[in-house]
Amino acid sequence: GHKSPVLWFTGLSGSGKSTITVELEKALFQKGVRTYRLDGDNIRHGLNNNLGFSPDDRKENIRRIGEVAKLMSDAGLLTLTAFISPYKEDREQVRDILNDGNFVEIYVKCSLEGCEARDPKGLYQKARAGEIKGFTGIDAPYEEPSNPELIIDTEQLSVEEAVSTIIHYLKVNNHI
Ligand code: GGZ
Repeated sequence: GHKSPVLWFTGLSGSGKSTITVELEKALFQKGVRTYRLDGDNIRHGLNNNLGFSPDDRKENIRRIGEVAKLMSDAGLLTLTAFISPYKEDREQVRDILNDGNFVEIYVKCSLEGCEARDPKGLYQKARAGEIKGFTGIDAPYEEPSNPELIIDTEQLSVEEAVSTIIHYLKVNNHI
């Protein structure tokens, strides 16, 4: 039967993952596509509330989210995830957990300078001041995807353009 895709958004804090997934979910709802969105609010505050931001905890965070995304996909929901997921190996592990063809890796690309200029929660400022240790992009790594299904450059595209680019990709590839 038709397998539901997992749209796996990865990118720096402030790159636009949450904004895009929220708006994309609305657009999909309008088209009658049933979705579920996993983000920090429903995962890091619940299932993963025993995990922090060490490399091991991030790895476990992503592993569990991959397993939950698989369940959501099995239940027939197009699943959107919005986590930094900084390690290539961890994202590839999720790709293996899911069927490769169901895993759509979307790199939400924004330069560190761009993300820092936005700094919607003031976290980069805190990280620069040494008040947050191990912040992605400052003193913790972000490994760019080398072969994502889609790159969304949020320094070039508006939110609406990002959403229509993704919808177009999903149609062309028979995901919706
Ligand atoms: C990165 C952190 C950190 C550290 C707290 N590094 O902008 P936000 O606030 O809303 O998004 C960031 C979020 C990242 O959680 P993820 O579950 O997506 O990370 S990972 O995939 O790496 O497990 C940020 C906040 O949590 N935050 N401390 N040290 N982001």
